[in-house]
Amino acid sequence: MDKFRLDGKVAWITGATYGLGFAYAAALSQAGAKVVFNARHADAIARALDEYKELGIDAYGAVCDVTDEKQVELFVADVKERFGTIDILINNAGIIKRIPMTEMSVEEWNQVINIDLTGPFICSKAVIPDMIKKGGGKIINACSMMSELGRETVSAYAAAKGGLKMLTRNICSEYGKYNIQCNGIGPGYIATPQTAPLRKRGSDGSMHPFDRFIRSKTPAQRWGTPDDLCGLAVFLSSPASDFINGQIIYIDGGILAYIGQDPSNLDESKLKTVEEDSSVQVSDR
Ligand code: NAP
Ligand code: GCO
Repeated sequence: MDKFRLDGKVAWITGATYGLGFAYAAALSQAGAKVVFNARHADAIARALDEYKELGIDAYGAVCDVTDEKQVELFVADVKERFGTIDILINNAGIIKRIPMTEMSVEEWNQVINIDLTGPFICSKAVIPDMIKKGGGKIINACSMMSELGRETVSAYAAAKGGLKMLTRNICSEYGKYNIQCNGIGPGYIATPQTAPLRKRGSDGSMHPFDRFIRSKTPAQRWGTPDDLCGLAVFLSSPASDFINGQIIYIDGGILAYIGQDPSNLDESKLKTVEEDSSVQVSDR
């Protein structure tokens, strides 16, 4: 089971002040890694550092926008100065804009593409040379259902996540010979701040239509939680996955395998929203 451990490794999780990134960082730390992270807002980083400390995690965090190559270069140099290397990169930072395509401005389109696709390119480019020098490394990209499927209002996000799937395969193709494994985590619908608008109950207390819809598309009839993804994040960061490369592993509760059922078949009395289900840990920061 030592193959699943990360002792002695330095892991950089981008966008880990809350949401999935925070969960990944906590899980990799529990598996033995030293975790470092970045995001755009100093106050959120300070709050996250306190929350990591409450979990007994000695994380390191600094302001760095993944779309700014200079900031990324400085962040990587800072981490190497402090901790010697970066063995694992999880390209987690991402945003979504839910706007009908014909109403989306080019600026809005570019903002999503820059963060969700160009950011992983910039961060991967910053760590691969040292991974080559030291004989290998792990890069994990935050893919999505939208790496495979489209839906209304998320054109830029789907284009970015589809592109990220192919960037994952291309890093595998170009750098696999250096013992660098690049894979993707493809979550389904997970309860985080990014998806909170899709779960918010109506003023009359009714379930959000999208909440009902996505449960009818998920065999488990529930949203995923960040904790559901942590085992896969540790696995893909560990020596246990050294011969897995270029794969997008979907962790979606079965969405991609299921045609779905009529949402009206769901008994709403049995369906709590994630925020109401005390058994579910929701990353609500
Ligand atoms: P989230 O709750 O919105 O968190 C996003 C994180 O990224 C925050 O820490 C945010 O901090 C950071 N970030 C955003 N833009 C950044 C930038 N330019 N530079 C550095 N950090 C940046 O999102 P999430 O739900 O945890 O999702 C995390 C990743 O998983 C995203 O790539 C998302 O597309 C993907 N994903 C999510 C789901 C889901 O259902 N939640 C499913 C599939 C895939 P700041 O804003 O302070 O910078
Ligand atoms: C949306 C959601 C999704 C999830 C995730 C699904 O508006 O459809 O935000 O895009 O974030 O990417 O895998």
